[in-house]
Parts: sequence; structure tokens; C-alpha cells
Amino acid sequence: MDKYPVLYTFRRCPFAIRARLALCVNQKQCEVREIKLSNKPADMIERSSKGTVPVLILNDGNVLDESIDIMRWSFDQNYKINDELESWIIKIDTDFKYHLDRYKYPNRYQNTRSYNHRDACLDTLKKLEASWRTMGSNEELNFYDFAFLTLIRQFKMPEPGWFDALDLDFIKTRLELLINSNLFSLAMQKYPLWDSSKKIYLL
Ligand SMILES: N[C@@H](CCC(=O)N[C@@H](CS)C(=O)NCC(=O)O)C(=O)O
Repeated sequence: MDKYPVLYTFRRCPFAIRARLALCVNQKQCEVREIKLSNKPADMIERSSKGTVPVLILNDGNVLDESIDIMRWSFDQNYKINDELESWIIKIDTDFKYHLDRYKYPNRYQNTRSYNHRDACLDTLKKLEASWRTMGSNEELNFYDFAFLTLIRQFKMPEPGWFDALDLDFIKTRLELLINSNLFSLAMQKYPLWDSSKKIYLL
């Protein structure tokens, strides 16, 4: 049995990024296995047949293959639970992500007009902004920043100038705080593709 949990990850995946942020901020060392989505290692599929990253194999053999579960395990309940924001996690991961993919990659989907999907994402973010800003912007980067902002960062990517002009001050401030943090640089460091002959660690 390895001394540290094993994390299968893909650098640019927003779900993997949120898991790495949570692991890093909580100093949870683990062995990092950077994979290609087009060539998933058999060992990862054996542990989690759904074939998505991130996957964390714990030392007791338990497998966490949902990014939110990896985050919760990393924080080990040491974060201020906000019931309203908890209910946003599912909305961001399903509805928002659905429209985000169709806005970012309209050519991958049939009969999609990307601006309808951009509008749907924006509508969600306006509502999230209203709930989230009650938390106060002086808070240190926390669980909800990692949960929401890695996907919102993707929403900014196609048209950053348009995004910057939006009336979403709280979200934009939190995103800047995250992106400019040392923590984000740590979580985004580049790892070579996994090669079973050597071990690479997150921290
Ligand atoms: N609900 C999952 C979603 C993870 C997910 O969809 N990851 C994408 C990469 S961003 C993936 O692995 N897709 C599989 C593929 O593209 O083959 C989680 O939160 O961990």
C-alpha cells in the first residue's frame, strides 16, 4: 500500500482543479497521476469505471470519484457550511456546466446557438452572485470559491473583455483573488504524464 493517496487528474479540467485546490490548501499530500482523457490508464478505470477525473484512491482502498467528494474529504468538515451555497453546487455542476459546454464548444453539439447558452449561464451567475455576496468579500479563499470559480473561470475564457464588463462584482473579485493566488499557481503546476516508473507528488 502506498503511503499517500493517489490522484488521477488532468491539469485543465475544472473538476480536477477544484479537487487539487482543496487538497493543496489542506496540505493533503498525494501521488499525482496526470492522464490524457483520450488514453485513460487501465488502473484508473479498474478503480472507477465511469472514467472521469479527478479520482482519488485513499490509503484504505476507498475510491472518491466525484470532485466534490474529494473536496469534502480534503476539508474534513473544516469549513463553514453555508446551506444556501451548498444547494448551488449541484446547479453549477449540472445546469451551468451543460450550458457552459454548449457556449464554449458550439461545434461539438448539434442545433445549438452559443449565445442562448451564454445567456443561460449568465442568468445562473446573476442569481448566484445575489446569494453568494451575502458571504462578504473579505473571506479567505474557501470551499465555495473552489467549487464555483473553476467552472466560472471557463465561462470567462471565450470572451474575457465581455465577462469583465459584467455586473457581477462579487464573482469577478473572488475569481481574481483565486487566479492571482499562490495556491492557484500551486494547483496548476504542470506535471508530466503519468509513467508508472516514477512517483510525482502534489506538494
Ligand atoms: N461530476 C464529476 C465530473 C468530472 C468530469 O466530467 N471530468 C471530465 C474532465 S473535465 C472528464 O473526465 N471527462 C471524461 C472524458 O472526457 O473522457 C466530478 O465532479 O468529478
